[in-house]
Amino acid sequence: MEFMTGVKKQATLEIRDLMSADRTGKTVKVNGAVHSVNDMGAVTFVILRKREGLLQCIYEEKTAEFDVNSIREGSTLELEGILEQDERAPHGIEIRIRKVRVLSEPAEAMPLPVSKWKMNTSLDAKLNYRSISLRNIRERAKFKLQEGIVRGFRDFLYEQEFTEIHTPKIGARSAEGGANLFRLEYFHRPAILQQSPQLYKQMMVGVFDRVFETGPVFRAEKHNTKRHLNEYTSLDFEMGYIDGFEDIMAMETGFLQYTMELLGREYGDALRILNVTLPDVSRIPMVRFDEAKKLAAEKYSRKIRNPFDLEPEEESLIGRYFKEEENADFVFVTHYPSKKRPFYAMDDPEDTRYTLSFDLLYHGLEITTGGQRIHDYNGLMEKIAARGMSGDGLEQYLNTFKHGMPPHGGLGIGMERLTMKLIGEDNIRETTLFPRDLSRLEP
Ligand code: AMO
Repeated sequence: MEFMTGVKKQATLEIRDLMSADRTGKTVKVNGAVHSVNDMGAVTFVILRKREGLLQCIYEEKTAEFDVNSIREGSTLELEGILEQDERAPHGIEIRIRKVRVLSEPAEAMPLPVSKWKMNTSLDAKLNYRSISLRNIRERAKFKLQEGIVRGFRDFLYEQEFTEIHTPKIGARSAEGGANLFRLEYFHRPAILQQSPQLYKQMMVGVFDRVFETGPVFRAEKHNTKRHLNEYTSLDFEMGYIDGFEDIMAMETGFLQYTMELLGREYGDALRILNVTLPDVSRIPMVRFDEAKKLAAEKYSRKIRNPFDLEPEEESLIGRYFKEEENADFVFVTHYPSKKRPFYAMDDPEDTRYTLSFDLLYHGLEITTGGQRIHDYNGLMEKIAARGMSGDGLEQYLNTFKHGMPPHGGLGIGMERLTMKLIGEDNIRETTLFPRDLSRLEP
């Protein structure tokens, strides 16, 4: 009888292995994709792309036991050669190739110059050939940092004793309101794609006290902007037994501190490739919504058009104000108007025109919304009635509150927006693997 006994060690080495033990002068075996081939006359540089980065390999006719013409950009190879140190090479190492085994060959030439440092290709072309453009080292690095952000979110919240949950994306009713719902037919019944996990994460606070989810959410936004997607990944958490919505902001600050530290420690390559300086998140200013509007209006001589709304331009000016005055990359804007928040938001008992909620702006762009929720059943029913809403499709949600819920609150972070601001991109599609927008359903 044969058995599987676990992951087997491969004979081929990774960049880390090549760098760690002293293998200089020894024969090593590696695999990878041919990123570029540069014929310099006497020697040919064959750059392999591996999961950790680029590996320089050198072909010399006199020592190699094959014809260099068999190596083309896009081929995948397994090669054997002598490992050498060279500080000019990526990671300070290179391999003098002896033998090559071609694992696969491309059927066509590369449609984009993926081996260039900067591709200088339009965003549209990059998105049309997404799986190819991502092979570019800088494009790929964006998504390594994105991985680090989500990993930071998960690891930090596990440490804070949150339970990870997975809630349905098809439903009868969504929480956020507005007109941006994708509607579909679910076995002859009307259904929607969830705009957020809001209702479910709140219900689960009654079970686990602290929960989080990272998953897709859907917004049928009909406008084409640089900061909206029709499907994005939301990093959500919800926690019970809070003293106030400040607890949620404190938890988010903790997440940012944990994550920036993680990125600095483990994502150095990606940070260097993209030339990213990590923001200081040791202290984040907090300002009330009405105060923030006033400060920006006064400093930049701008008229406040609507005291209960925050226009994108105002957001950006508030970001600028806090950068200039406090050298802050982030700012919590608190006490959003009740009219601008969904029914579940808790109104401020001191002034019910406002809510116990906040947005976090990063360089003047909203990356998070959060706040305290109404946890009292009667209070919730009153707000629903006051808004002239119907409880249809909310029965299970409301039932949960009937049977007791602790004071609680939470937040939702737009993963792509956070990545975009960290990297300094100005279009959200740059930090979305496969964006969905008004015109794009493929790839
Ligand atoms: P909100 O609707 O403000 O709040 O969304 C939370 C965060 O998600 C991001 N975001 C988007 N990103 C890309 N494309 C979009 N179309 C888009 N819309 C929103 C933003 C935003 O700050 N349930 C609440 C959160 C909560 O209170 O827990 C919610 O979904 O970064």
